[in-house]
Amino acid sequence: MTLEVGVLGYRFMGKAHANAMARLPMFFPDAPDIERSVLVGRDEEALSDAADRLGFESIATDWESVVDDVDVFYNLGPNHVHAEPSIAALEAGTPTFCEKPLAPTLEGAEKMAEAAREAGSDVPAGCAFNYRFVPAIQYAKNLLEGGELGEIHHVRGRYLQDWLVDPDAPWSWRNDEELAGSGALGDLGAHTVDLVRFLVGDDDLAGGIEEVSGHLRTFVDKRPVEGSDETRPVTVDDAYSAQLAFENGAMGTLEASRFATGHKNDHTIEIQGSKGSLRFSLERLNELEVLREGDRGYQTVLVTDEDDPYVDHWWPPGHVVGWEHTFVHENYEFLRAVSEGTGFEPSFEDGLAAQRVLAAIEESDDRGEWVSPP
Ligand code: SOE
Repeated sequence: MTLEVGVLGYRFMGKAHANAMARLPMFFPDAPDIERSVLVGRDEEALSDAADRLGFESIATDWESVVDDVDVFYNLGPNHVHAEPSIAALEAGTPTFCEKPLAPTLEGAEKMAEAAREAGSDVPAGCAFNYRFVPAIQYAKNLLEGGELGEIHHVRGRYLQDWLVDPDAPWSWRNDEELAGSGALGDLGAHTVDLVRFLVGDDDLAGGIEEVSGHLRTFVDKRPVEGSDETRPVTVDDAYSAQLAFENGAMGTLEASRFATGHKNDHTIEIQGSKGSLRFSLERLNELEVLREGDRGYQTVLVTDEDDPYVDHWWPPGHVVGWEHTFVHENYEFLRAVSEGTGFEPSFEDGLAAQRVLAAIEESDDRGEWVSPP
């Protein structure tokens, strides 16, 4: 049975996921058969061009007609478009995959997670935290679950980009609180919070995040609107930093910035435990630096080898993979969950859990004191 997929959104994430779906028949032949059946957007001309390029059978300008007509719905639109179509799809019993962050607000994320609960566990609702599907992160997860780092003392997560350091870089929806919810915090920090939860959130590791202390900063408070003499206010953070206190006593330090000159897409995670440590950088995503008990220093492990759960689908060990492959991995896992009617993680519950931490970081910044995630 071929799964008909409807996708809302055809720019950056639309391309990343359409490419991922297109790779499946060749590299993941055990993935369910899918058809990229309808691409949803507002601008018919741009939509039609994108549908041709991204391999969709048809286009639609009204998501309402699509969400109960397809077998799977992908919501890849801007953050303010995540809730309503996703909730409608889940109410129609359509498995739904939504880009991160789940919603601009905690309230929206709560409504989406509730819709997923109502739809039932045989209707997968996934949140596209693609960095969980980096082989090196999966390797790190196995090390941690095997107790190889011992008691966790430190967790550090950083997501540094530089695309807004130029004050003349144009305004976009990512700069607007109504449309995005927050800036670097939700766009980048959501990924880091999810990875931290995925890697050390279990009770026998660092446990849950008990309280946070947050600091947000907007460096440039208005930007030019492309193609006009107008400027628009920036109503979200350009950068954030936060301290986390974990239930089991570990300390966390997170930050993200869109002003970090010298860093293009540098997502790093470091974890130090009583028996060892690990370091990951997205800019070297085939490697994981590991220090085990007794080592004199970090060893660099090239992970795309027999430990890599996806290596047999791609190339021989050591023939490295890239950013786009993480989308292929998450699409493979999500579409298999749809086809088999099983659960998928990261789910909308994971999206909501991340949103709770983001909201606490913002509230802490507002109040100037430590706050516990709701
Ligand atoms: C921001 O520029 C961005 O595109 C994020 O929105 C993505 O989630 C991240 O993977 C890459 O950077």
